[in-house]
Amino acid sequence: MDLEPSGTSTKKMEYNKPYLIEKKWQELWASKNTFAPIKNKKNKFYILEMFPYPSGNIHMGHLRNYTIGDVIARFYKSNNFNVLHPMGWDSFGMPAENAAIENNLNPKKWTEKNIEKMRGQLKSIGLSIDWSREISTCSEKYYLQQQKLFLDLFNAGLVYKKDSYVNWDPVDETVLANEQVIDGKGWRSGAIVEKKKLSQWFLKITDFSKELFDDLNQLESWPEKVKTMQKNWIGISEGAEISFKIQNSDKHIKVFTTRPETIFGATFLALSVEHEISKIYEDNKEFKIFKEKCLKNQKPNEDLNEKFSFKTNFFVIHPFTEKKIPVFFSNYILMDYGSGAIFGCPAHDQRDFDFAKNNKIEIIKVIDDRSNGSVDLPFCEVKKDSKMINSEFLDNLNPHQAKELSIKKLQEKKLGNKKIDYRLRDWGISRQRYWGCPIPIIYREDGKVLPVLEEDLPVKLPPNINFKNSGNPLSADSSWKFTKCKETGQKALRETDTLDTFFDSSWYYLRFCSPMETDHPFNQEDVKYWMPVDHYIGGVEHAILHLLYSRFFSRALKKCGYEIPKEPFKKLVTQGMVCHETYIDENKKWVEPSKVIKKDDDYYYKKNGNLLSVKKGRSEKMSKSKKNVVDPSEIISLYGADTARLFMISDSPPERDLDWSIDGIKATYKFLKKIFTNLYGTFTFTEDLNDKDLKKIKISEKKTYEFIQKIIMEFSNDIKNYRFNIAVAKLREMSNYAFKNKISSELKDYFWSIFLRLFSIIIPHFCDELAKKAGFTGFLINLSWPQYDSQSINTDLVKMVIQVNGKKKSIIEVTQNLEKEKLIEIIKGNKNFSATYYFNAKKVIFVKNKIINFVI
Ligand code: ANZ
Repeated sequence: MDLEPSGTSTKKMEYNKPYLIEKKWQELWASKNTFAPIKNKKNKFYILEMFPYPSGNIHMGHLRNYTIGDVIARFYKSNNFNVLHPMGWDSFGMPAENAAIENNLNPKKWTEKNIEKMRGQLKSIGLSIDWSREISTCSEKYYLQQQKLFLDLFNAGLVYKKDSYVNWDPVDETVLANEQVIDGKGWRSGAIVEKKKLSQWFLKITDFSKELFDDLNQLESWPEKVKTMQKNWIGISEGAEISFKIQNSDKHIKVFTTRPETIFGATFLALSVEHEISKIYEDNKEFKIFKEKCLKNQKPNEDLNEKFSFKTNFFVIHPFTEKKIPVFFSNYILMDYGSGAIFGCPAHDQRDFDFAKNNKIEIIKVIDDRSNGSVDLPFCEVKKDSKMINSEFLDNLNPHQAKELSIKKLQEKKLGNKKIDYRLRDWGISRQRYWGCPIPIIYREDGKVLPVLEEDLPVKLPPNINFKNSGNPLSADSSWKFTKCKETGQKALRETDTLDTFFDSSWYYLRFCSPMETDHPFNQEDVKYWMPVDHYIGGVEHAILHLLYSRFFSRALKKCGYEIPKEPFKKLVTQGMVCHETYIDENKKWVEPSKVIKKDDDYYYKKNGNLLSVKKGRSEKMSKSKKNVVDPSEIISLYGADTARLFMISDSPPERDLDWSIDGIKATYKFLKKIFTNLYGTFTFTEDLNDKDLKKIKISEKKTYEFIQKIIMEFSNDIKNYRFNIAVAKLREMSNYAFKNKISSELKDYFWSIFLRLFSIIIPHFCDELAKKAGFTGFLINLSWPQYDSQSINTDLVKMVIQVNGKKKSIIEVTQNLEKEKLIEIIKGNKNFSATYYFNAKKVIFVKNKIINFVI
């Protein structure tokens, strides 16, 4: 078989071993540095897909994510943008360490071997990546720069150390940040998280709570879903801070409340056991035991069933009634929220209600639920038409009015003020593990905590380490741990914790702008040119962790003096999962779909020569545990990367889940094969039609010419707007057209040349191979994107601007003179537009053929 891309052979070429054709093209592209950006070209486009953890094999999620990014990257490159499309490895982390512990392997070697394998697999997809920019977070070059960043943050007061009870994952034997505890379990291990007191490094993300919250509104090209998730996580609470005077003292206790209107229902105060008042009980044995018990039973962001109480012997004075109110300590009050103290209003808060019941505390109802007493206490809803009762000057007001007035009265008495609080907590970044970036800090024998001198960076990980004992291997390595202070010669200990790997990925997008930079983490000029990332693609599972941390980092580094945009990612695309059917046998064991045989409407599989019955389950996210995983490398070697790429984006819009199907792959392959054999060597590549050709064609084959123009226009719009499934349908439409209609030879050359140019961004090897055979010398990616002849398109289409509160949100192309109702229907039916556009609209302003504005 002739596999020469130059296609010198006259033999008919079959599309039997696409993998081999593809490899040749990949090598050719690489040899010409085809995907390296040129410095300082005016129009830039930075596209990034979340970089992978080098587990050893790429999976379908990678194939989908990277194909989506690649199609977009190739499209912008053909449209004359200077495209930055890099790739790297998120290569620190637990799996390498676990492999080291279990199989006595060196984590570095294990990681490097995996990277090598995965790099090869990624290259086989034919991605338009500039591999000369490859970075790996576990390389000394990368973590040297990261340690400098850590010290910048340290010097700016944005990183600090404190003793605290932290989330302890007993399986991974490390601390986890709050974001990494999901439903009380470790995000990686799934183990139930415990509380442990440790001295930990924290990043002051809370300094930016307000900004991180407010600026989400400016991220116009982020999915609403992700913004909402971040908003909920940061958690804004608007309320008041109230000072309660301690009886027989001139001291006050401050409480934070979101319900100041319920102040007349306050019948107790509860404090965190870490509240400063607890110092009074420091020597109280009973309190000490109580405190430990409480701290072990505090779960952030969760409601506790068990509420412990410790009654103090002092009281505070109600700000209005001047009644005596008892003060307790309890585990349901967290120190790092509000002021670590609350007033309890049992009638209208479930937690306070439970607490009051257990401690026989008075319950005063202050909100009338307007249901003639039929609603049980606690009544926690805030209804507009409820009325305040038993509340002196607030009586008969609705809760909203009462809130305003209570704050006003508190202000007058100088006992309270409006306050906004956020639920976001500082980010704990210490990990008691070996395979991470060492924290460049030493503890000198005189008690000083000092940054390692820049000239001594990087603090390298010791290459040979003993994993035999449990716990942090670095703290057991005395030859590494013991050091000296260079300035004074005093003895010192190294920090043995390493950084959370989310630290590594919080700035990698900056490093990609100048990955070779040796003096600084990144080159300012390059960052200025490339940042922000124009399109960022990744899984929605990173909506809070990685995406929030990165938004924080860009702000924190800005504060350290770096010139970077506040928002690192302009447009975010969250792709859906790749799902596959599941089967389960009679013993409730999963069976691989490829082993299942269908007979009539029943399913079976063969085991030891017997046919056993299986049940078809739902299509679910590919996972090893459900045995429904398909290896992309196998598919690529059998059907080719172009088939895999085409299938991956042809089925559904990127943000939706995609159902994997081998029948779908086979059909895609068959389709490509048919075109390939029909086209190979049967036409001549033509870049554009000259005027003479045009005149001839316009008379004789106007319809075909116009069809091509329309396809160019629509396809370009579909790609730009990530409507890949619709774009792919055009590929089929075009080839069907050619096979069904008779096209003159001049137009045929043009027809297929356009076909290859458009579709080369999806199936690049296939198109380059056919173009070469048709006489084109070069790579299609380097040709400028085909322009359509707008005069030949019958456009009764108009572009209408969609606005929300007068601000442009999107543009939609619709037929001219469309009525308002019809347009709203179209918007509703199109998942690319946010539901909030129309759901919450109070008023809709409509100007025919121009604007629709939803006032919300
Ligand atoms: C009085 C009150 C009356 C409250 C009522 C609620 C209902 P969100 O909305 O989640 O922000 N709170 C304040 N600080 C706390 C802390 N450190 N630990 C535990 N709980 C704390 O919750 C705000 C409410 O949570 C506050 O409003 C306070 O209880 C409690 F009918 O104050 B409230």
